[in-house]
Order: sequence, then structure tokens, then C-alpha cells
Amino acid sequence: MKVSLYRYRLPLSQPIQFHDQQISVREGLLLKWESSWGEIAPLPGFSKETLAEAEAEALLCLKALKMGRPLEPQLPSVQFGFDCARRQWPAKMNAPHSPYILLLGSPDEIIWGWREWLYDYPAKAKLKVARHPMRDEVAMVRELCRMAPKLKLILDANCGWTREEAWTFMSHLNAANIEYIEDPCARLEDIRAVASHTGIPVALDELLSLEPRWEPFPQLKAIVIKPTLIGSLSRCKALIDKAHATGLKVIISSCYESQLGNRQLAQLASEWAPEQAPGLDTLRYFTTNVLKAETLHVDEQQLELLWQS
Ligand code: OSB
Ligand code: MG
Repeated sequence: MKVSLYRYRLPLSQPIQFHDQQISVREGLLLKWESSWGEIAPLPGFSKETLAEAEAEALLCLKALKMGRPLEPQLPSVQFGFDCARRQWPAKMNAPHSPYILLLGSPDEIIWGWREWLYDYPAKAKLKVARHPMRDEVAMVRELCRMAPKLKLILDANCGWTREEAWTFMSHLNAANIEYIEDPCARLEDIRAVASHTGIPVALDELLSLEPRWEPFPQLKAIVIKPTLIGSLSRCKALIDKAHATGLKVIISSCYESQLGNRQLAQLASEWAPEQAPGLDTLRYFTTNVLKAETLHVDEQQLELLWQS
């Protein structure tokens, strides 16, 4: 059996900021298992493991396998990459449900950029909040809803508000324009409290990997699954089954994986949550492609070979 591990470095069209980390180049690993691929790309500021730790664990597991003593990876991004590389993918991948759009930037940039859509705007768009002064963000949401009255907004606070801040912001919203707010606060009990007081629907994303014992509550509308953060495909599937069993929507979402990982996530989304627009619009911020345009096969020339069995 032939296994290879590669590293990629892909420039981004604008720097992206997560918690305390900013990146302008996305780095990750691609694992080739016979002719099948998987991606290992912990996201700085989000994943608990670094790329160096993920690489060390992947190498450890591959070397153990070569010695005939297979070891299963423990880090979420490595579990996801190994599971994808060992999965049977259909010869013809499903046509993905088109993702909702992801708009990054300051409130001014978002409003300015929105003008390009004129009357032909998308049904759903996602924006980050809890990053700029609250007045500006409230004004941005109002202005977008004025320009695009049928638009449904997905807002994501990335756990950035206290209970009081979330309460203030959410009391200014008109529930009719809001699909849901992801992770308004860092604690589940605060999210429950503000959601029930304001009636604004919420979704859990980051909190899912921190709070494995979450339970549904009336304003909880959806859970966001980022397999790179959750880990093995069976763990993702168990979370999805729990959500579906209680009537929650499931949004399969990316973490700025390359085109390879994004395509696999689109396939998983079409199998696991076919009725739901996935959160896969992160590719918009890449300027080069690890896949060859004609064949959509991985362009191994662009990659740095780290290890081969
Ligand atoms: O906060 O949801 C997030 C991407 C990387 C890390 C965190 C997040 C995201 C996204 C992905 O927003 C796109 C999406 O979920 O729509
Ligand atoms: Mg989120």
C-alpha cells in the first residue's frame, strides 16, 4: 500500500482573523492513501492543535502503519484527514447544494460590497459580528435589510459577547430577517438565556467541540458541524443524528480547507444534510487551486512531499 503526505501553502486574497490569530497564507497537509485523498488543516485560532502537532501525529501514525502496528490518530484534524483518505468516495461526486455566501470585512466594506448585487441578491448571507463597535454592526444589519428585504442573515459572533451585550444587540434585530446567530456568547447558559428573552434563533458551532453535553432548547435552530474541528467522520455523524432526531437543522461547514477538502465536505453535506445550504463559501478567499483545472485531480507538483511509505 502506498501512502504519501504532502504540505501545501496557499495565499489568501485578504488576511483572515480568528480570535487572536491572523493568517494571510493557509497551510495544511494532504494525505494520499493509494489513490484516495484526505486533508489535515488545523485552523490557527480555532483548532486546539497546531499544524506542527498535526504533522507530527500524522507521521507517527504513518510510520507505525508501515511497521505493521497501526495507530489511530487522536487530534481532530488528523482524524478527519485519515478518515477521508480511507473513505470510499463515489466515482462521480454529487452536485453540491450551493453554499450561502460568506462576507468578510468591516461594516462599511460589507455595505459597500453589497451594492454589487443590486436587485439580484442571494437568499442567505453570513456575516461576522462582535468584531466592531456594536452601533456600527447594528447599523450594518439595518442597512442590509433595507437594501435586501428578502435576505435572511446568518450572523456569527464567535462567542464574542457577554450575556448583556448579546441581549442588547439581539433586541435590535427583527427576527424576520435573521436565520440565526451562531455562538453569541461563550457559555451555553448565556446563549440559552438571551435566545429565550429575545426570541432570536441561535445556532451552536464552536461550542459543540467544547460542550459535548449540549441539549436542544426552543430557540436553538441549527448546529454547525466543522469536521476539521470535530474529528472522525463517525463522531460527526453521531452529532448529526442527535441533531436530526430533535428536529434541528445541520449545517456542514468548512474551516478554510483547500479545494480538495472543500469538495469532500460538499459531498459529505450532500449525504448528511442534503436539504440544507452548507457553509462552504470559504474558497472565495483563495487565489490559487491545488486541483488541476481540467481533471480536478490534485496537482502534486504544487505540493511539498513530506513523507512516502
Ligand atoms: O466561525 O463559523 C465560523 C470558518 C472557519 C472558522 C470558523 C468559522 C468559519 C466559517 C465558515 O464561517 C463558513 C460558514 O460556516 O459559513
Ligand atoms: Mg461559527
